[in-house]
Amino acid sequence: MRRSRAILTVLTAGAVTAGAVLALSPSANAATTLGSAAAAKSKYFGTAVAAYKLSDTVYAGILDREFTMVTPENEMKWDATEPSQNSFSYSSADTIVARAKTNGQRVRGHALAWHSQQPGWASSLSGTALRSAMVNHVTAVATHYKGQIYAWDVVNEAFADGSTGARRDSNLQRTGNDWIEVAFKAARAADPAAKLCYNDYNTDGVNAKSTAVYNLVKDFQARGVPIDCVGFQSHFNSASPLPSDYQANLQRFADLGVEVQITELDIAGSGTAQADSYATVVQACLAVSKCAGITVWGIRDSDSWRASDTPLLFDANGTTKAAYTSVISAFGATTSPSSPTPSASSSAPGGGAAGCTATLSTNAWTGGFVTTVTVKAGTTALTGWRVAVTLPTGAAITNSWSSTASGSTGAVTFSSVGYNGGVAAGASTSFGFQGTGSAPSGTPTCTSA
Ligand code: 9MR
Repeated sequence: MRRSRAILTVLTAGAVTAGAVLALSPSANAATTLGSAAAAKSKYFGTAVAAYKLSDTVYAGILDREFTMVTPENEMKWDATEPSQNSFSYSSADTIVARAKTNGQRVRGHALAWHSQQPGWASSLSGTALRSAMVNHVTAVATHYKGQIYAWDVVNEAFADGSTGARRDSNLQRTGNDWIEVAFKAARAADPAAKLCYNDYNTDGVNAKSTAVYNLVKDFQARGVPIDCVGFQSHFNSASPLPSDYQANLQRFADLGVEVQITELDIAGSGTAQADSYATVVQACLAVSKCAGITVWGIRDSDSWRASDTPLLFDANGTTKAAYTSVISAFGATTSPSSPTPSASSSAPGGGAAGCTATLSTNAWTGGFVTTVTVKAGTTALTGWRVAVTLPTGAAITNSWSSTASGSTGAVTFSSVGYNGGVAAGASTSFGFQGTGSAPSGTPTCTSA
């Protein structure tokens, strides 16, 4: 799926205080997100997504606002999709794919053939029985998602760690050294439009393992075996730090003509050191034109497979970290102001108004939109708020989060919910909604309630 999406930003403000006239400052017209900052440089910015977390409104709100690519974290793996031989189970992965489509996000498929997370029946197979089961699996899953996947991790983690450059021993490897190319050919036959990637960890710098992958790519190209991309997982911590030759390694693969993708980025740490490492990764991708984008392996630190390393861009509350700001700046963007800057024409005492203002930020595409609304308290703390939005004719809200909507068409009022009604003076909170048709573009009124 190579769908291009127009990103449209709409910024409006409403003030409740009579006589307080707010004008927009021209600089306040961009709601920057990870996705928009990357898109401005023709890159995607993705995250791993867990289906069972989609009902968490904070999680879903960040997902919809910030990311342009999603990777099901576990839902497309062999154990999830074929729990019994030749009996397929796609519901969790389908949920993620359908939701991504609704939100204009693309999908990386992960992973078709891997030594790990195999269902019990497959892990106990060997020889030709395992080889046929693997081909059947790759064919069935890639066919099910045909046309909906930007890139597949066809084979994951097939090389050994260390200095040998050898294949990893596994039941799949023991079916014959050609198992990788057989998997790639089966994936190509099933979904010719998907890019086909080899994905691994500890291949992020120039080393024996990454050189073995490099040689595999060259060999496939020489023999006409399909391969379009290489994924660099990029799980970094003190035992496995961001290598100094990261960019050079990405570039040597790009020079072979394959796309490179940063597929599972997370960096243990905190504060400036973590923020600087994230910036270095972004700069490396920007410097390599064939680097298509970056996927982080989860949204909040608490969502990470290594939660105690606090390796992601949002803290457990869903608040942006220094690393988030660093990523945005490394893409050459600036973080959005949390609300429009009032002009000098504001008549409220002290240069600010009581009540609240509402700022809309919309990502729209043909037939749909996602809008995030920032509610900012004026000079007085809020204990609750209401925001009135007028939808264009034909538009309908299909989903909203962190607020209660009065309806789905026409004039809709969004009311605060228990956990976000209290907003300190000058502070902000947010909610969002998605819909079909054209995005709202009027001036929402925010009322203290
Ligand atoms: O993040 C995934 C975690 O929820 C699973 O328990 C784990 C099981 O193997 O897999 C994690 O994701 C891995 C990914 O699929 C491949 N590269 C390494 C990732 C972290 O272990």
